[in-house]
Amino acid sequence: MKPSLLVARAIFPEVLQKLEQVFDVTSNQTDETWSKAQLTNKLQGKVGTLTTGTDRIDAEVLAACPQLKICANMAVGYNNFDIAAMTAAGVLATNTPDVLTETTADFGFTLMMATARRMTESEHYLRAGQWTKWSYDMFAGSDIHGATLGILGMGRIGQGIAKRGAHGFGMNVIYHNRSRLDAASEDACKARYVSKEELLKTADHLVLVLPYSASSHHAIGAAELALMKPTATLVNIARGGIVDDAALAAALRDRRISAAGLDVFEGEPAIHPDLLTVPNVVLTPHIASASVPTRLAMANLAADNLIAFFTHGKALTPLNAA
Ligand code: 8YV
Repeated sequence: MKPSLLVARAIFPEVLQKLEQVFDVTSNQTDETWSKAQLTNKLQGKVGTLTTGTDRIDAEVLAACPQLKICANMAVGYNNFDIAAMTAAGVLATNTPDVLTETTADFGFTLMMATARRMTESEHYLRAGQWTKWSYDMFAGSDIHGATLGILGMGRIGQGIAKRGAHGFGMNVIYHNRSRLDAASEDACKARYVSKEELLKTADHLVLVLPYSASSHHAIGAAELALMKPTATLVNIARGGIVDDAALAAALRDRRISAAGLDVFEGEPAIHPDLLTVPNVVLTPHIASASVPTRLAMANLAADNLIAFFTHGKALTPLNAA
């Protein structure tokens, strides 16, 4: 008998077919949004599940699903998993590192450029029929080349953005991270380690790429925004909740910083209403990893983790030692 698997969200049909060779699969190809109770209900009798960042696996879900052995997240971030509870319950957690690094770094850089050069604001103006003549300061923004790029969270994606900035655009790169990179990695990124305070005070463009946890909740709030240059931009491609969105909307409205680019939001897909009314923000719906090849690679890696675990007893990219 094949092991029973729940694929909690719609995925590429070819990945589903691959899973069906090995598992008795219950899928959600209509992509219904399940409540926690519905997810728990669907997980009954399942030994494995393929989840995305919107599916929360915590102690309550685990207690109601004692047969569950592995949860394979189709995301590199895993703040939807309570890893301690999973380890205690003997449930393996896996994620999808590496395969999305370059695509996500591309997007972070794109969002930074779109923010600095006021792409959204100017397009809205054009579409509204307001463009009647050229003027010397129309949508004049800030430069990327030669500017100081600040990165908070210098993991794989942060380093990818740093390399693009340093090598492609002649940016002066500074970063802050829980732990400092080794000299060779700093050299490859041409990046200089600074305190969080110096990062906030010095960056012309600050990009957030740190994981979400209780300790990174509101890492950027009113006090941090107040340290930034009034000409600076802020980009968040990490997770909602790292930025205090209400404080950011107020800072944008009062021009305490010049602009922001946001791909992630507190409580997404709901957006803080004030962010929808300030003009100097570029908003995208959590799409930093969304290139077709990368999303396919993420789905395949999540599937391969499940297949490897059930066929060889060892997952490819485990997060815990359950
Ligand atoms: C995912 C992400 O698209 O990998 C991550 O951590 O944020 C995105 O790439 C999202 O989490 C859906 O699983």
